[in-house]
Amino acid sequence: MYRVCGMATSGNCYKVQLALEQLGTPYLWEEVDIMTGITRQPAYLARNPNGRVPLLEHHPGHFLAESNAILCYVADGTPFWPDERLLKAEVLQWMFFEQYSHEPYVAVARFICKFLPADHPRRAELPKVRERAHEALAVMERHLGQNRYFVGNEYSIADIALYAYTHAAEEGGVALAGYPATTAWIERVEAQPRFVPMVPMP
Ligand SMILES: N[C@@H](CCC(=O)N[C@@H](CS)C(=O)NCC(=O)O)C(=O)O
Repeated sequence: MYRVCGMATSGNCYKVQLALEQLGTPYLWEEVDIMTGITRQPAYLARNPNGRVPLLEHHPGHFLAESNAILCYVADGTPFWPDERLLKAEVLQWMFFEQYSHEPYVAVARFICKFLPADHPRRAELPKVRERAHEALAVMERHLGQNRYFVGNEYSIADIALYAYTHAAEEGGVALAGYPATTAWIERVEAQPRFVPMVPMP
């Protein structure tokens, strides 16, 4: 059975949880608190040299890192990652967008606001990070104004990857009020069979 090393309040980890729940794939969850520095200890680095969660133990002693790579692995052969060549690449297109243009801003704004102390020097980054977060949301809004889901009008791992931090954007002070198509898409994602919400921040 799969074992996921993850922190439940991390959007990157929640992507894996949501996909496995919706696919009905059994798994074990090992909660890892990144704030303790455990992911940078030698024992963890032996499993993931990049020292981050999520991490999937797909076969005993064999690990796969990077949330979106894990989504591709667990969704392979299911309707969540279509077989057709172009659709498959379009799913990847949005997942790369998520990692390069979206997560570094939408997730980082939330991380600074929710995980770091109120007087942390990284708070100074917030205005720029939020500006870039809004640029990413504007890209999504344009696409979702014309499409029900990101690819082929079917729910896929591209939606899971982008939902994880988008729905929690306001926790980073990134308001969703100006994005009606994105807000409607969030509601469609939440209406999917076997949807589970992300564990709320304490
Ligand atoms: N690109 C990676 C990012 C993973 C990542 O940044 N994970 C954070 C939690 S959301 C982490 O493990 N941070 C611990 C650290 O940097 O020490 C992915 O999508 O899995």
